[in-house]
Amino acid sequence: MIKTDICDLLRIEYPVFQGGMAWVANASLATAVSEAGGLGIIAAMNSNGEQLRAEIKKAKEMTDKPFGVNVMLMSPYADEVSAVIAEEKIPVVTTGAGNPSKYIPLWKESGAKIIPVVPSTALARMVEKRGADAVIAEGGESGGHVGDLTTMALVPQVCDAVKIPVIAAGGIADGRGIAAAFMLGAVGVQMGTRFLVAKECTIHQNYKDKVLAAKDIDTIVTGKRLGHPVRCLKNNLSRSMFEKEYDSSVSNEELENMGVGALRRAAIDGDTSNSTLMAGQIAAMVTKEQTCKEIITEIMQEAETILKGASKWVK
Ligand code: TUI
Repeated sequence: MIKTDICDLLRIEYPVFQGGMAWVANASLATAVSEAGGLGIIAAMNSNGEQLRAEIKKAKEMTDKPFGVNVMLMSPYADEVSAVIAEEKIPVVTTGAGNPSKYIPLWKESGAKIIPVVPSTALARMVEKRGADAVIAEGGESGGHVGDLTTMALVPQVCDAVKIPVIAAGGIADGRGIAAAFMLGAVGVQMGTRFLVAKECTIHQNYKDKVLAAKDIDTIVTGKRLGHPVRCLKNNLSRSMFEKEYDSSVSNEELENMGVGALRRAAIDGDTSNSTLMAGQIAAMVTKEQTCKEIITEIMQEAETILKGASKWVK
């Protein structure tokens, strides 16, 4: 049985977070992960305050276990969803795509544990100083909005930079990834892509089928020129965006507009061509649909076996 400090801090059984994926991480997925002993996280990204409150209410009816909410800081609703998180006394808040410092006092007051995603040691140090309880060091292997560093390079550097616990994310989909993350100094992991195909994940089956069929080199990063790079599966839209990014006759506004509504078209409508199918570089390792319980049990068992045998190379 693997237990780390983060399990005690958050009152969870396994040190496994489910990423707060926009248009994906709803009450169904988050409560299934929490019921399985991990930390389920609802994405506030695509919701205004009242829509988020409704999703939280649904989740509270589905589980008594702790679950978190993720705030995408570029969202136009970041202020109102942050207030709802405090009002609803959500026990864990994660943030992404920006610096959450201005919300930290509000969430502290409501009793939440605050765990920002950081792409650099500088932001890790800053949020620690402002009162973050832990950080998620997310490497650019992940799906969605990505930073520059890889998980292998980022995690140990963030572990050296701060005293608070570090959760590793990006490129982790099985027990090997968990064991590796622990070796780098992390006390837990966050996974997104593996949970995309969970039975309790309500995204369109077409999206799941694309993840299940993906090969190692099937993801691409678009949006670098716009300042918010996004990793997703290669398809008509992402290939076209990638080409246009290097075409100076295409304006930023035009590029930006190509992405509008594209994640919704993937997750809800099942459009796999003119859409953004966010997924990480380990999509090819995700080959079967399982319940969240099966996923968590399997990966923790794998990690334990690896960690117990790890000394076999040391003479
Ligand atoms: O946030 C994510 N992943 C996401 S958010 C998202 S929604 C979206 N849709 C369309 C375009 C853009 C986004 C999809 N996937 N992951 C966490 C994450 N945060 N990765 C990297 C960062 C990050 C980057 C810069 C965090 C902080 C940061 O700080 C810059 C600063 O202000 O210091």
